[in-house]
Amino acid sequence: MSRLFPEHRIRTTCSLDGTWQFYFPKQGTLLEAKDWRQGEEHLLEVPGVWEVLNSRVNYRGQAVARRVFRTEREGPARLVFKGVSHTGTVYLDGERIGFHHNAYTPFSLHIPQLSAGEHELLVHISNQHGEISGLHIPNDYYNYGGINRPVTLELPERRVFIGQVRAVPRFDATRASWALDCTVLVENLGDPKTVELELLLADARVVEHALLAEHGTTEFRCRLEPRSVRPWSYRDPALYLLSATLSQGDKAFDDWCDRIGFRTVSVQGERLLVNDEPVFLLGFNRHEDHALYGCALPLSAMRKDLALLRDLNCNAVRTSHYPNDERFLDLCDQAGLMVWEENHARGQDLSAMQHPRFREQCYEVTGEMVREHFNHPSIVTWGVMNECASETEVGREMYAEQFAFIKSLDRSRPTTFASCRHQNDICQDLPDIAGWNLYPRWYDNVDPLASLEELIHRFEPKGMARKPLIVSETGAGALPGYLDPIRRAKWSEERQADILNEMIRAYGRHPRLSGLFIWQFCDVRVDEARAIGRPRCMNNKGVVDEHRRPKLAYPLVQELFLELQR
Ligand code: ADA
Repeated sequence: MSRLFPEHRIRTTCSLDGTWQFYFPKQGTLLEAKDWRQGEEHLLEVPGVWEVLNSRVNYRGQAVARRVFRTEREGPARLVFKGVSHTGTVYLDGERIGFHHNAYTPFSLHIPQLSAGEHELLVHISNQHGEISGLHIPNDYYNYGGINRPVTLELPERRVFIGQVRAVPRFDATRASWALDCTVLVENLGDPKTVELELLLADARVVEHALLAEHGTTEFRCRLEPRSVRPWSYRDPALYLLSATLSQGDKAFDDWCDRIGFRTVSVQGERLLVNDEPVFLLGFNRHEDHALYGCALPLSAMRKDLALLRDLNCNAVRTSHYPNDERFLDLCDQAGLMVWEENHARGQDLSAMQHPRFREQCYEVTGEMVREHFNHPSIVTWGVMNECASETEVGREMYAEQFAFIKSLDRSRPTTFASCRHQNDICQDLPDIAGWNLYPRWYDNVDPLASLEELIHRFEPKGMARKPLIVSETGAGALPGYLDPIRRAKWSEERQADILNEMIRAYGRHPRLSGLFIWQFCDVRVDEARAIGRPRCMNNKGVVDEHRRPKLAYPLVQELFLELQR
């Protein structure tokens, strides 16, 4: 299942997760989809990555994934891939039906008519760097290869089905009641027709009679006004099921469900407000990475991460540096963890931002993130382009474009980005929330408060004044098991604990701040090109290692975060 609850009760869905055949080139790194028979065969799990195979631990190249499935009845179909890492071309029964770039966002493909019987699905996958990708570059995390998130085949009953419902909760203070503004997208693959659309949430119901344009998407807007719902908050994360159903005559033929939380997010001067109350985001940056599974964590491992974040007394998590598996977002919705979700671009300097595909791919990933994750109450801010060239005019233009694009899709959440261009940033006026990555005592032996004061002094006059400010990263590395009783050695667990102690005390209650995210939750594999300064070829700044074994800093962070939450 690609979510933690059934998304459809009427529409037939079949999971295509499980064991797939993977074919790798016998020599070199190239293999055309049509030549899969000439490849070396391995069996691999989906979701999964090929780095789990002993022979492919360091493989950067192409592969063809193959799966044969059966359908019992003829009709329209939709294939939903939640993530292919990182570029995939999809073929059904020998015909190319789609292409997608970026490991961390979903895509779906409409098949107007799928016959009953057996079908062959081939996905030609590449995790190569270079011309193909402006986003997946050798980086301080690892670009794995495979089908890293769930795959589902949906079989709508008719050539008309619900594409999505996007819902924005609104609070009416005069009536002290909540409403839900819904935008429903209905896809029609055939002639114009009239359908009935019903939306339900708790005791609220609306019904619309809708004329669908031929061969296209029709958008409906309506408002649901439930009589009494509990707001969603990190202390009480109440969730409600929203369902949409399409009927003709008396026959319901398609449906769609999602979970909704009633909360508002706003910015008022220097404060970030959730349900009109100031919040301080306290948590970790988390990469989707695990020693056993690469970036394709099974649900059980995600649950464990979530449980550890709760145990560490976090109220927030930053999905550094890409949109997360929706099951993890579902867990955050359930647990009341507030999420800074960000698009996928990390550390691109000016020349990397000028990669011929960067701009277009950045638009794609931002659009997919906002559209697909729109309804998650846990997401309280959209971030873009961590540590990109915000000191340049080209960078400024792209940050401005990205924020404008997000606002065109979602005005209900503030925007942000994490900068490291300390002296020279020229973008602090652009986001709603300012974010800074600060590593005092680790990269530079400077005082944490002095670093922050300097930023405030420098950037308040340059657009950062009167907006919330978050320390989006701070941290220190520790090699698991490397101990130094006199607590001085860099890379020792003691030194990491001491640095984190100082950072949390400096930033955790700072009156100018609205949040603090420790870098980082777990140790992660990095690209070999980044291995200098990264012992074990890992970014070792986790408070748990890549197997989730705690380091010495763990109980300390736990205790300090608990004090701050009181
Ligand atoms: C940056 C970056 C992270 C990570 C971190 C570090 O701020 O955003 O991805 O690389 O530094 O460990 O140095």
